[in-house]
Amino acid sequence: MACTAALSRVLISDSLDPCCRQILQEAGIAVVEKPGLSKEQLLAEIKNCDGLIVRSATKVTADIINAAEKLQVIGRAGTGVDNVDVEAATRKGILVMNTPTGNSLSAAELTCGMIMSLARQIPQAAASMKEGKWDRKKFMGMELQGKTLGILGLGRIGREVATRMQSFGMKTIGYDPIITPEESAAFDVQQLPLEQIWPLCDFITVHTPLLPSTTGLLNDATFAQCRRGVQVINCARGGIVDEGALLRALQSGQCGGAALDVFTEEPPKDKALVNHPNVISCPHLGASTKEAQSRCGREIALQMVDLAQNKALVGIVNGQALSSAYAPHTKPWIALARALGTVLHALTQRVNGAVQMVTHGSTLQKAGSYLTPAVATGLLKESAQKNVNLVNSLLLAQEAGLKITTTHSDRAPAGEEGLLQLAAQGTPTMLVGSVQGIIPVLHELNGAVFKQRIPLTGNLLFYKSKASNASLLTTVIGLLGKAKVELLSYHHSSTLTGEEWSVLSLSSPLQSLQELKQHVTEAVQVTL
Ligand code: 9EZ
Repeated sequence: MACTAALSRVLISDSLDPCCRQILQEAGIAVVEKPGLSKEQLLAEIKNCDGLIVRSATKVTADIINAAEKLQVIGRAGTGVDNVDVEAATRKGILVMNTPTGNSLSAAELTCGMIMSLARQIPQAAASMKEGKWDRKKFMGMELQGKTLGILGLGRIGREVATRMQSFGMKTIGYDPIITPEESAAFDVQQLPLEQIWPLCDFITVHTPLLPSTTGLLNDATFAQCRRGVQVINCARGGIVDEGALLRALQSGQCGGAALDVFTEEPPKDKALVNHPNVISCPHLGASTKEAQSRCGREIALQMVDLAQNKALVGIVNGQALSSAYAPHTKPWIALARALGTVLHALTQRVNGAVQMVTHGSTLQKAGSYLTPAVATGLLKESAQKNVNLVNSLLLAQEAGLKITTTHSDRAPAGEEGLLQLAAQGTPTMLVGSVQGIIPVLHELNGAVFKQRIPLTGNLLFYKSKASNASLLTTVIGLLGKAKVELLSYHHSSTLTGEEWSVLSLSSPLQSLQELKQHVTEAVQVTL
């Protein structure tokens, strides 16, 4: 599983800052640095690598991912994962990570440069000089002092733009659905509803991810609500400003100028925008600084070293459950969920159908989101699926027709921090467990209660008997002796209610349960 295995060999397939290689090597990881491989070369090279680091040039397609036999993690040195097939990676249980903040300052500075360039038409004036002209009438500009800048998206980049442009005397207003007005007030951005923002702005800059809700955020309808001559900057993602609407607004004069670093299609085939006299543009240079590149190279290397050393998990794109698995207090609960899933599968021998999980106790109030993938991991572990882990278990469970539902009750029994209950719908199989210290333990099996809780680790043999008696135990011990298997511990359920179960911890699994099954009603074993 990605959270426990060592990374011995990492391929860097793009040109990255040398510090990336250095950090990995200093941590004892072998690094192969081969920028500019052909697809065939990459297919061959990826076979025996545990990790892959890319920037933007390498296209990590499903073909590449499926050719990788040992790959556990793909790291992108940069923001976003546009050049990685995340779905294909997830299916294979491969973790995908990026460095979401390494480029922020460079992106913010480019944006500020664009605003100044628009205000004074510096690129156009510079081009006319190179043509041998001295045109002083054509390039009458405007001051930024006192102008209003609308900032859509107030994450790290948006707020760095705000504070920088405030030093030019710009008024900064903006909108972000996630950032509170109190937070944005701390960096002097007044938040307003979008419909109030449009008519107030001299400049509008976008700093959002590309999502269905942000695609075409600036469109014909929103341009129509803007001040005539509004100037627009997109150094975020191609498509946030609708390219057709922008061209129409430029042609009508509703938009007075636009600065574009990003395009829907890169490089853009349609040159209408780039060639418009009031458009200035760059070939996606937001992250193209020495500093951003070395920061991203360093960050992705450090993130991979932390992963390899099991220290931390940051920058994860496709494994929320795995991130939770690194928190000390959630780790044993994840182990419990996985163990209960494994035992439930052993007892029911099926992977499809419905499984109900109930969490008890306020400490598990929000635990459903990371315990469900852990339960799925346990349930699918022994099935045909190879390499089931917290990255792919929900996807694989869904495809196997396994549905895990969760409910929560804030009440936990006295003396328990929390309790996890798992039941397979349509069967009597029901398990209850909890965590003692950091050890996952079993409390109950089909109503049979274990007063002394059973640590869910190692090789466990479960069997149901009509009545417990000394002679059955003697028989079992005889079987174990013959198989040269040591008995490490023995637990028997209290005889008050329900079924009667024995649980034995063994030094190694029994090769066959054939003989044992002649003496008991039901017998299964698991290795946890
Ligand atoms: C949407 C957004 C900002 C925005 C920013 C982020 C999910 N999301 N949406 C519309 N992070 C401004 C306008």
